[in-house]
Amino acid sequence: MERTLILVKPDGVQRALSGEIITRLERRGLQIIGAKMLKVSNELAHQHYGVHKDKPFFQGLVDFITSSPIIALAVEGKDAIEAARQTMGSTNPLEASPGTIRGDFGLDIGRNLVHGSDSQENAATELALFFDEDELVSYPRDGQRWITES
Ligand code: DAT
Ligand code: MG
Repeated sequence: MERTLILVKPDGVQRALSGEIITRLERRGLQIIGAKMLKVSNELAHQHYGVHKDKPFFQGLVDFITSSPIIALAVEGKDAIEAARQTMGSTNPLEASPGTIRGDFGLDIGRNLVHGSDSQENAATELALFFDEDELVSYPRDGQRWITES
């Protein structure tokens, strides 16, 4: 089992797409093991997007993620990182396939609705930024054997 950090970004919350986004991840077979709504501080935004600090779009990214509340989700499942990113679609919604969250609901790379960690290392770092260990609740699901073989 793998864990990943998903954020419903400010545009997803403001456009009332939080439920839709969570539903798509749940329907994929992924399991929510932590959830919270929060307003991202400037400091947290800099920590979370630190890898992009030298990119021309960095300030816009920080301004956007701090502009309105988000929903942070800790998500667990088999190959959760890759599965979640597939369900999200490509970074630029115009390049994202129809049927993905970004491909179905987005038009602009700066308003792409959702974040998902891109590696095991980044998932661990990002989960620790948004959740204390005791805020993550691991629990068996009765239907799990109908989602994964092992
Ligand atoms: P992803 O969110 O798919 O992991 P990323 O980590 O490369 O993509 O970039 C983080 C966010 O930064 C992305 O969701 C939207 C924004 N972004 C990326 N490339 C951009 C660009 N060329 N212009 C404007 N915003 C960009
Ligand atoms: Mg990324």
